[in-house]
Amino acid sequence: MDFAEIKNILESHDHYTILTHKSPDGDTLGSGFALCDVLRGMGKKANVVNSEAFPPRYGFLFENYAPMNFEEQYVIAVDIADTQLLGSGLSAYAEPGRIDLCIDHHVSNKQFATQTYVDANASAVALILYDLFRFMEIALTKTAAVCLYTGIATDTGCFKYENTTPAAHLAAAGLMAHGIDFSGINRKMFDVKSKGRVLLEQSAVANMEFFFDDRCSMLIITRQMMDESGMEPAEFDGLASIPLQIEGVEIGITVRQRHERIFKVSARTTERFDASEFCRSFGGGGHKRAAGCEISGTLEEVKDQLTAQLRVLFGYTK
Ligand SMILES: [Mn+2]
Repeated sequence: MDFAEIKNILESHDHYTILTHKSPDGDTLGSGFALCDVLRGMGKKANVVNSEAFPPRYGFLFENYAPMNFEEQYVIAVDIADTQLLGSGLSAYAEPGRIDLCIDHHVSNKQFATQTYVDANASAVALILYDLFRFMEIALTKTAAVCLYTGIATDTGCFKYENTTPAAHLAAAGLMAHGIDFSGINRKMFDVKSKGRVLLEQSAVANMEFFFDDRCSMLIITRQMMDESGMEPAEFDGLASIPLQIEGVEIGITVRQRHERIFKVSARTTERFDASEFCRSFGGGGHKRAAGCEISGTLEEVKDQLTAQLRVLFGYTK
Protein backbone atom coordinates (compact mmCIF):
# COMPACT_ATOMS: atom_id res chain seq x y z
CA MET A 1 0.00 0.00 0.00
CA ASP A 2 1.19 3.53 -0.63
CA PHE A 3 -0.06 7.03 0.22
CA ALA A 4 -1.86 7.35 -3.13
CA GLU A 5 -3.98 4.31 -2.26
CA ILE A 6 -4.81 5.62 1.22
CA LYS A 7 -5.67 9.02 -0.26
CA ASN A 8 -8.00 7.30 -2.68
CA ILE A 9 -9.63 5.35 0.17
CA LEU A 10 -10.15 8.46 2.31
CA GLU A 11 -11.66 10.35 -0.63
CA SER A 12 -13.90 7.62 -1.96
CA HIS A 13 -15.63 6.41 1.24
CA ASP A 14 -17.72 8.02 3.98
CA HIS A 15 -19.07 7.27 7.50
CA TYR A 16 -15.77 6.28 9.08
CA THR A 17 -15.21 4.64 12.43
CA ILE A 18 -11.66 5.08 13.71
CA LEU A 19 -10.51 2.47 16.23
CA THR A 20 -7.91 3.25 18.89
CA HIS A 21 -6.18 0.70 21.13
CA LYS A 22 -7.07 -0.17 24.70
CA SER A 23 -5.18 1.63 27.49
CA PRO A 24 -4.89 4.40 24.89
CA ASP A 25 -1.71 6.47 24.61
CA GLY A 26 -0.92 9.79 22.97
CA ASP A 27 -0.17 8.21 19.61
CA THR A 28 -3.32 6.16 19.14
CA LEU A 29 -5.54 9.03 20.40
CA GLY A 30 -3.58 11.78 18.64
CA SER A 31 -3.66 9.80 15.39
CA GLY A 32 -7.33 8.93 15.79
CA PHE A 33 -8.53 12.46 16.50
CA ALA A 34 -6.27 14.01 13.84
CA LEU A 35 -7.58 11.59 11.22
CA CYS A 36 -11.16 12.27 12.35
CA ASP A 37 -10.58 16.04 12.13
CA VAL A 38 -9.15 15.74 8.62
CA LEU A 39 -11.96 13.46 7.42
CA ARG A 40 -14.60 15.81 8.82
CA GLY A 41 -12.75 18.68 7.14
CA MET A 42 -13.16 16.78 3.87
CA GLY A 43 -16.93 16.81 4.47
CA LYS A 44 -17.07 13.21 5.68
CA LYS A 45 -18.68 11.80 8.78
CA ALA A 46 -16.23 10.20 11.19
CA ASN A 47 -16.01 9.08 14.82
CA VAL A 48 -13.21 7.91 17.07
CA VAL A 49 -13.90 5.00 19.41
CA ASN A 50 -12.12 3.23 22.23
CA SER A 51 -12.83 0.20 24.38
CA GLU A 52 -13.34 2.49 27.38
CA ALA A 53 -14.05 6.18 27.93
CA PHE A 54 -11.27 8.47 26.65
CA PRO A 55 -8.88 9.23 29.53
CA PRO A 56 -9.23 12.79 30.93
CA ARG A 57 -5.43 13.09 30.89
CA TYR A 58 -5.66 13.40 27.09
CA GLY A 59 -8.69 15.69 27.24
CA PHE A 60 -6.99 18.47 25.27
CA LEU A 61 -6.95 16.18 22.21
CA PHE A 62 -10.73 15.90 22.07
CA GLU A 63 -12.10 19.01 23.76
CA ASN A 64 -13.73 20.10 20.47
CA TYR A 65 -14.87 16.61 19.52
CA ALA A 66 -18.44 15.32 19.66
CA PRO A 67 -19.51 11.94 18.24
CA MET A 68 -21.66 12.03 15.09
CA ASN A 69 -24.68 9.92 14.31
CA PHE A 70 -24.38 7.74 11.22
CA GLU A 71 -24.32 4.22 9.95
CA GLU A 72 -20.73 3.04 9.82
CA GLN A 73 -19.39 2.17 6.37
CA TYR A 74 -15.64 2.08 6.70
CA VAL A 75 -13.43 1.11 9.64
CA ILE A 76 -9.85 2.28 10.18
CA ALA A 77 -7.56 1.11 13.01
CA VAL A 78 -4.70 3.36 14.10
CA ASP A 79 -1.63 2.21 16.08
CA ILE A 80 -3.16 -1.25 16.62
CA ALA A 81 -0.78 -4.15 16.01
CA ASP A 82 -3.11 -6.94 17.06
CA THR A 83 -6.88 -7.35 17.48
CA GLN A 84 -6.24 -8.24 21.15
CA LEU A 85 -5.40 -4.57 21.66
CA LEU A 86 -8.93 -3.54 20.73
CA GLY A 87 -10.06 -4.38 24.25
CA SER A 88 -13.32 -5.97 25.34
CA GLY A 89 -15.41 -2.92 24.41
CA LEU A 90 -14.40 -3.16 20.74
CA SER A 91 -13.97 -6.95 20.55
CA ALA A 92 -16.71 -7.19 17.89
CA TYR A 93 -14.20 -5.65 15.46
CA ALA A 94 -11.82 -8.55 16.03
CA GLU A 95 -13.89 -10.76 13.71
CA PRO A 96 -12.24 -11.21 10.31
CA GLY A 97 -13.27 -8.67 7.70
CA ARG A 98 -14.55 -6.05 10.14
CA ILE A 99 -11.57 -3.68 9.88
CA ASP A 100 -11.00 -2.26 6.40
CA LEU A 101 -7.71 -0.46 6.91
CA CYS A 102 -5.00 -0.48 9.56
CA ILE A 103 -2.35 2.23 9.74
CA ASP A 104 0.45 1.20 12.09
CA HIS A 105 4.17 1.36 12.87
CA HIS A 106 4.71 -1.89 14.81
CA VAL A 107 6.97 -4.53 13.24
CA SER A 108 4.78 -7.06 15.00
CA ASN A 109 1.56 -6.01 13.18
CA LYS A 110 -0.59 -9.11 12.67
CA GLN A 111 -2.10 -7.99 9.34
CA PHE A 112 -5.64 -8.49 10.65
CA ALA A 113 -7.22 -5.76 8.51
CA THR A 114 -8.32 -6.09 4.90
CA GLN A 115 -5.58 -3.62 3.98
CA THR A 116 -2.60 -2.68 6.11
CA TYR A 117 -0.13 0.17 5.88
CA VAL A 118 2.82 -0.47 8.22
CA ASP A 119 5.94 1.64 8.38
CA ALA A 120 8.07 0.15 11.14
CA ASN A 121 10.63 2.94 10.73
CA ALA A 122 8.10 5.64 11.58
CA SER A 123 8.49 6.97 15.13
CA ALA A 124 4.71 7.18 15.51
CA VAL A 125 1.53 6.60 13.55
CA ALA A 126 1.02 10.36 13.94
CA LEU A 127 4.18 10.84 11.87
CA ILE A 128 2.83 8.57 9.11
CA LEU A 129 -0.38 10.63 9.12
CA TYR A 130 1.56 13.90 9.06
CA ASP A 131 3.38 12.74 5.92
CA LEU A 132 0.14 11.36 4.43
CA PHE A 133 -1.72 14.65 4.96
CA ARG A 134 1.17 16.54 3.36
CA PHE A 135 1.01 14.15 0.42
CA MET A 136 -2.73 14.84 0.20
CA GLU A 137 -2.03 18.60 0.40
CA ILE A 138 -4.39 19.01 3.33
CA ALA A 139 -4.28 22.25 5.32
CA LEU A 140 -4.21 21.04 8.93
CA THR A 141 -6.38 22.69 11.58
CA LYS A 142 -4.76 23.65 14.86
CA THR A 143 -6.65 20.75 16.48
CA ALA A 144 -5.10 18.27 14.04
CA ALA A 145 -1.66 19.83 14.58
CA VAL A 146 -2.00 19.45 18.38
CA CYS A 147 -3.07 15.81 17.97
CA LEU A 148 -0.26 14.87 15.59
CA TYR A 149 2.39 16.68 17.66
CA THR A 150 1.20 14.86 20.79
CA GLY A 151 1.38 11.48 19.02
CA ILE A 152 4.94 12.05 17.86
CA ALA A 153 6.12 13.60 21.14
CA THR A 154 4.68 10.82 23.31
CA ASP A 155 5.88 7.88 21.18
CA THR A 156 9.42 9.32 21.05
CA GLY A 157 9.48 10.08 24.80
CA CYS A 158 9.67 13.78 24.02
CA PHE A 159 12.16 13.23 21.19
CA LYS A 160 14.55 11.29 23.41
CA TYR A 161 14.11 7.64 22.43
CA GLU A 162 16.17 5.91 19.78
CA ASN A 163 13.14 5.86 17.47
CA THR A 164 13.41 9.66 17.15
CA THR A 165 14.32 10.38 13.54
CA PRO A 166 15.12 13.49 11.50
CA ALA A 167 11.64 13.01 10.02
CA ALA A 168 10.11 13.21 13.52
CA HIS A 169 11.89 16.49 14.21
CA LEU A 170 10.92 17.90 10.82
CA ALA A 171 7.29 16.98 11.42
CA ALA A 172 7.42 18.54 14.90
CA ALA A 173 8.83 21.72 13.34
CA GLY A 174 6.07 21.77 10.75
CA LEU A 175 3.44 21.27 13.45
CA MET A 176 4.94 23.98 15.69
CA ALA A 177 4.46 26.39 12.80
CA HIS A 178 0.70 26.02 13.44
CA GLY A 179 1.11 27.97 16.66
CA ILE A 180 0.38 25.04 18.96
CA ASP A 181 1.19 25.21 22.67
CA PHE A 182 3.92 22.57 22.42
CA SER A 183 5.50 23.38 25.79
CA GLY A 184 2.10 23.05 27.48
CA ILE A 185 1.57 19.70 25.74
CA ASN A 186 4.98 18.43 26.82
CA ARG A 187 4.51 19.63 30.37
CA LYS A 188 1.15 17.80 30.56
CA MET A 189 2.53 14.63 28.97
CA PHE A 190 5.94 14.42 30.66
CA ASP A 191 6.25 16.61 33.74
CA VAL A 192 2.94 16.79 35.56
CA LYS A 193 2.04 13.86 37.79
CA SER A 194 -0.82 13.42 40.22
CA LYS A 195 -0.01 13.12 43.91
CA GLY A 196 -1.18 9.48 43.76
CA ARG A 197 1.26 8.78 40.94
CA VAL A 198 4.22 10.25 42.80
CA LEU A 199 3.39 8.25 45.92
CA LEU A 200 2.98 5.06 43.88
CA GLU A 201 6.35 5.63 42.18
CA GLN A 202 7.91 6.18 45.56
CA SER A 203 6.75 2.87 47.01
CA ALA A 204 7.45 0.97 43.77
CA VAL A 205 11.00 2.32 43.57
CA ALA A 206 11.59 1.59 47.26
CA ASN A 207 10.80 -2.07 46.54
CA MET A 208 12.58 -2.34 43.21
CA GLU A 209 14.52 -5.58 42.71
CA PHE A 210 17.87 -6.05 41.02
CA PHE A 211 19.23 -9.12 39.24
CA PHE A 212 22.35 -10.27 37.42
CA ASP A 213 24.90 -7.88 38.88
CA ASP A 214 22.43 -5.01 38.70
CA ARG A 215 22.16 -5.28 34.91
CA CYS A 216 18.44 -5.92 35.25
CA SER A 217 15.99 -4.12 37.48
CA MET A 218 12.38 -4.98 38.09
CA LEU A 219 9.60 -2.66 39.17
CA ILE A 220 6.55 -4.41 40.57
CA ILE A 221 3.14 -2.79 40.82
CA THR A 222 0.41 -4.83 42.46
CA ARG A 223 -3.34 -4.33 42.29
CA GLN A 224 -3.29 -3.25 45.90
CA MET A 225 -0.75 -0.50 45.17
CA MET A 226 -2.85 0.67 42.21
CA ASP A 227 -6.09 0.68 44.18
CA GLU A 228 -4.51 2.60 47.01
CA SER A 229 -3.07 5.23 44.65
CA GLY A 230 -6.52 6.23 43.35
CA MET A 231 -4.99 6.76 39.90
CA GLU A 232 -6.94 6.52 36.65
CA PRO A 233 -5.60 3.88 34.23
CA ALA A 234 -3.98 6.37 31.81
CA GLU A 235 -1.84 7.73 34.63
CA PHE A 236 0.12 4.48 34.71
CA ASP A 237 1.77 5.37 31.39
CA GLY A 238 5.50 5.89 31.59
CA LEU A 239 6.11 3.83 34.71
CA ALA A 240 7.87 1.29 32.53
CA SER A 241 10.67 3.73 31.77
CA ILE A 242 11.73 3.96 35.44
CA PRO A 243 13.84 0.74 35.74
CA LEU A 244 16.05 1.70 32.78
CA GLN A 245 16.80 5.09 34.34
CA ILE A 246 19.22 3.36 36.70
CA GLU A 247 22.86 3.51 35.73
CA GLY A 248 24.19 0.17 34.50
CA VAL A 249 20.79 -1.39 33.92
CA GLU A 250 20.50 -2.94 30.47
CA ILE A 251 17.06 -4.46 30.75
CA GLY A 252 14.37 -2.75 32.77
CA ILE A 253 11.28 -4.80 33.54
CA THR A 254 8.00 -3.52 34.90
CA VAL A 255 5.46 -6.05 36.15
CA ARG A 256 1.96 -4.74 36.64
CA GLN A 257 -0.78 -6.87 38.07
CA ARG A 258 -3.86 -6.78 35.86
CA HIS A 259 -5.94 -9.39 37.63
CA GLU A 260 -5.29 -11.81 40.48
CA ARG A 261 -3.14 -14.13 38.34
CA ILE A 262 -2.48 -12.04 35.22
CA PHE A 263 0.50 -9.73 34.97
CA LYS A 264 1.35 -7.24 32.25
CA VAL A 265 5.10 -7.13 31.68
CA SER A 266 6.86 -4.22 29.99
CA ALA A 267 10.49 -4.50 28.94
CA ARG A 268 12.76 -1.58 28.12
CA THR A 269 16.27 -2.22 26.86
CA THR A 270 19.47 -0.46 25.93
CA GLU A 271 20.94 -1.19 22.48
CA ARG A 272 22.49 -4.44 23.75
CA PHE A 273 19.18 -6.31 23.89
CA ASP A 274 16.04 -6.60 21.79
CA ALA A 275 12.97 -6.03 23.97
CA SER A 276 10.62 -7.24 21.23
CA GLU A 277 12.48 -10.56 20.96
CA PHE A 278 12.45 -10.97 24.74
CA CYS A 279 8.70 -10.39 24.95
CA ARG A 280 8.00 -12.64 21.96
CA SER A 281 9.28 -15.56 24.03
CA PHE A 282 6.22 -14.92 26.25
CA GLY A 283 3.81 -14.43 23.36
CA GLY A 284 4.08 -10.63 23.31
CA GLY A 285 5.80 -8.15 21.05
CA GLY A 286 6.51 -4.51 20.33
CA HIS A 287 9.54 -2.47 19.38
CA LYS A 288 13.28 -3.15 19.74
CA ARG A 289 13.77 -0.93 22.80
CA ALA A 290 10.24 -1.17 24.23
CA ALA A 291 7.95 -4.20 24.24
CA GLY A 292 5.37 -5.98 26.34
CA CYS A 293 3.67 -9.28 27.09
CA GLU A 294 1.24 -10.87 29.52
CA ILE A 295 2.16 -13.73 31.84
CA SER A 296 -0.22 -15.59 34.10
CA GLY A 297 0.51 -17.16 37.47
CA THR A 298 1.33 -15.91 40.93
CA LEU A 299 3.71 -12.99 41.21
CA GLU A 300 6.50 -15.35 42.29
CA GLU A 301 5.87 -17.66 39.31
CA VAL A 302 5.90 -14.74 36.91
CA LYS A 303 9.16 -13.44 38.38
CA ASP A 304 10.68 -16.94 38.11
CA GLN A 305 9.69 -17.22 34.45
CA LEU A 306 11.14 -13.80 33.72
CA THR A 307 14.42 -14.37 35.55
CA ALA A 308 14.85 -17.78 33.89
CA GLN A 309 14.58 -16.16 30.47
CA LEU A 310 16.81 -13.25 31.52
CA ARG A 311 19.44 -15.67 32.78
CA VAL A 312 19.66 -17.18 29.28
CA LEU A 313 19.77 -13.73 27.70
CA PHE A 314 22.57 -12.48 29.96
CA GLY A 315 24.46 -15.74 29.46
CA TYR A 316 24.52 -16.76 33.15
CA THR A 317 24.78 -20.52 33.35
CA LYS A 318 23.57 -21.12 36.87
MN1 LIG B 1 2.37 4.32 18.41
